[in-house]
Amino acid sequence: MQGENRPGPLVGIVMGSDSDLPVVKGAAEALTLLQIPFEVRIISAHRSPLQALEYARTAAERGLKVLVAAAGGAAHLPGLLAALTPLPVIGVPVGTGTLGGLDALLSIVQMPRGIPVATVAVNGAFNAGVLAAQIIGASDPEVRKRVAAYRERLAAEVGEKDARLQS
Ligand code: RP5
Repeated sequence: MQGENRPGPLVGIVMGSDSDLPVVKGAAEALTLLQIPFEVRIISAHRSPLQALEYARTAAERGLKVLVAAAGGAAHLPGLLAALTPLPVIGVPVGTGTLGGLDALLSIVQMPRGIPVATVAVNGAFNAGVLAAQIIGASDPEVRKRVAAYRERLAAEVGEKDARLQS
C-alpha cells in the first residue's frame, strides 16, 4: 500500500510473464539505487492484450514518465506499449528459450519508423533502469545529480581496481 506522502511512481516496469522477474529485478535495483519511485506489473501483449492497452493508454495521466518493458521470445510488449503511449519506452529483451534472446532483441529493436523503443542489451534490465533515470533527469536536476554521483562512483571503482593492479 502506498502512503499518502509517498511520491507516485515515475517509472512503470512491465514484464510479459513472471518468468521474466529474475531479469527485471535489475531495473528495480537501478531505480532503487537512483531513488526513482517505480511500479512493477505483469502484463502480456499476447495473453492479456486488453490490459496492455489500458495500461499504456493511462500511463501518462497517472504520472508515469518512462516505461520499461521486458519480454522474451516474440517480444511484442515494448512495441505495443510504445504504439499506445506518448511516453518513452525502454525495451529489455529477455534471454529465454532456444534462441537465447536474439529473437527478443530483434523483435524489440526493429521498430517501424515513428514508433521507437529504446532497446538495451539482452537481459540488460539494470541499464534500462539507469536510462529511465537519465530520461527523468533531463528535466529534473536532483535526479541528474544522483545519476552524476552514480557515475562518479563507477569511475572511482575503476580507479581503485587499477590502483590495486598497479600495486
Ligand atoms: C514472453 O514469453 C514473456 O515475456 C516471457 O519472456 C516468455 C515466456 O513466458 P512464460 O511461458 O514463461 O510465461 O511473453
